[in-house]
Amino acid sequence: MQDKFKSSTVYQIYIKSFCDSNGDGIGDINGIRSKLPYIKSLGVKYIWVTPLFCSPMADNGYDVSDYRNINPMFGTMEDCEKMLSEADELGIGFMFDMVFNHTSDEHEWFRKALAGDPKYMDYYIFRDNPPEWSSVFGGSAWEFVPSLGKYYLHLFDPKQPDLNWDNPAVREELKDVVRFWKGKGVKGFRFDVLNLTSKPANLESLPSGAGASFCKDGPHIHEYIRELAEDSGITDMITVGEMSSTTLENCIRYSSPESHELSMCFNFHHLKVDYKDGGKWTLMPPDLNELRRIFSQWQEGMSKAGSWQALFWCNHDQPRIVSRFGDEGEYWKESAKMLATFVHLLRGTPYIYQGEELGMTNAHFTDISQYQDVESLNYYRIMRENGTSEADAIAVLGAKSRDNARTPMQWTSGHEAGFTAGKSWLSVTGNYTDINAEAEESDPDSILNYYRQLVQLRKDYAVISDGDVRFIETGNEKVIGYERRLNGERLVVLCNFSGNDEKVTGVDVKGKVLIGNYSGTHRMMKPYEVLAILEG
Ligand code: TEU
Ligand code: CA
Repeated sequence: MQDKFKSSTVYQIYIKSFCDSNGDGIGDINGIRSKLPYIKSLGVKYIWVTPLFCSPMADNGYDVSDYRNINPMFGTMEDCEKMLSEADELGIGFMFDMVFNHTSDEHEWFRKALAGDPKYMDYYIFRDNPPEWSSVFGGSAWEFVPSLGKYYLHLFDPKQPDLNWDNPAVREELKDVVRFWKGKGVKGFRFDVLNLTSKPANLESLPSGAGASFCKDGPHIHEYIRELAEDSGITDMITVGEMSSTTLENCIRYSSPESHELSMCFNFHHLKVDYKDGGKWTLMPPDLNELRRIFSQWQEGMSKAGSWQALFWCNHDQPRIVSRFGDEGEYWKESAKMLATFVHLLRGTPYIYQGEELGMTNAHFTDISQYQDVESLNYYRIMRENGTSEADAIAVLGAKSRDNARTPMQWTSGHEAGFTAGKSWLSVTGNYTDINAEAEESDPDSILNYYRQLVQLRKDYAVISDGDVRFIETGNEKVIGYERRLNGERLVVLCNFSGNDEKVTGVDVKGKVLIGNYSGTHRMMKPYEVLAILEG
């Protein structure tokens, strides 16, 4: 089963910001269809598209009001079917994004629950005296419903009530949704915050704190995931679970071929190395020792167990990686290529988030009115209420907001970066005149063409798709190195995460350079240099 995705790369589309076909300023299905040849040219095998189902869009589609219909803002079911079959003809499979931890409060199940229908009240989590839990987006995780005299749980926004997975009827409904899309020709699934779905027993007796932290990897989670995968017939498809604050032991089990749960997991520990004291709304340079420690622990641990990781730096919730761990200035191109190489040559399935292959940067918004994301707007308010200055709050959002990832895809240097003929729903990033697909297409040395090489290398070299992995000592904390081994072959990858020349000691390697961003040697590495050397 792992052969399906071992040599494959996945491309992630955030539909609202990818390509607008009708000038209303919002990306859509026909926009995606028009860009399928571009995606094909990257060499990827799968596209994960963020939710395109009916939704009031309180969280841009992660609040689903109807799992079986297309949001009219994005197109029609007919458009969707065409998109699926056109991709199929190009040898690309779509992975749909199943948001099953919660629905929208506008979903008919929740409307019936609010009306007091006991069947549907049991689809959600209502309590009389809930513990004081905070939600991921700020504020309480419990909303009071006066007409019922009860509170309902929402780990995210109040418009995203959590489903009660302990109710077998809920699990049956969700399996039916999976079967529905499988029947339409969808080739795989991404499951949103899947490991938050099995809630702890005796909720009311738990202490106060962050709601999500009490719900991760809950008591029945493995059983529920296995049941979902087996009963909906997707154990041989590509599936990825988004796992919130999980552990290595749990992810080994989620993605082990023997457990019939998932193909692979997203985990986020490596994207918290720039969180001061674990807090997102802080500013701190990345801790490279911690980054190395986390990757070696997870890569080596998953490898030994025969389980599988989703490899990524970017998605629609994360700031742009070149702005975050790289350099937007002098070493923009070098650092984007180094960061790309680091994840693409690891053991697992790499994900490219739209625009990452162009080296797209953070948004650099200067005013709160430019932000749209519910989480960003909430935390701006919270920071201001806590006495953070306007300038400091804008600086934190500038580094941490999810909108950094959501600015329109930069296709050309023309009107609205070629994203729309109208006015984009979210401002285009100012550097689109330099950073865009059209410009990079014609430059053989571009970040875009470099990503194409990385995708191809995974197909060409079994040591990349299949080899073991081990992190190696480089004698320099700024240079992270690892080796991959398979059948007597050895691939050594060295990545300089600093903007200075860095010396490497103790690495003995002779062979051909498979890919790199300078024509350097491995003993003295240039700023953000990466080198991958194949021996044997
Ligand atoms: O995200 C889950 C999640 O917990 C984070 O990635 C979150 O967005 C971040 O930590 C906030 O600081 C998923 C989706 O990817 C995200 O877009 C949704 O908003 C969220 O679930 C709720 O469905
Ligand atoms: Ca549109």
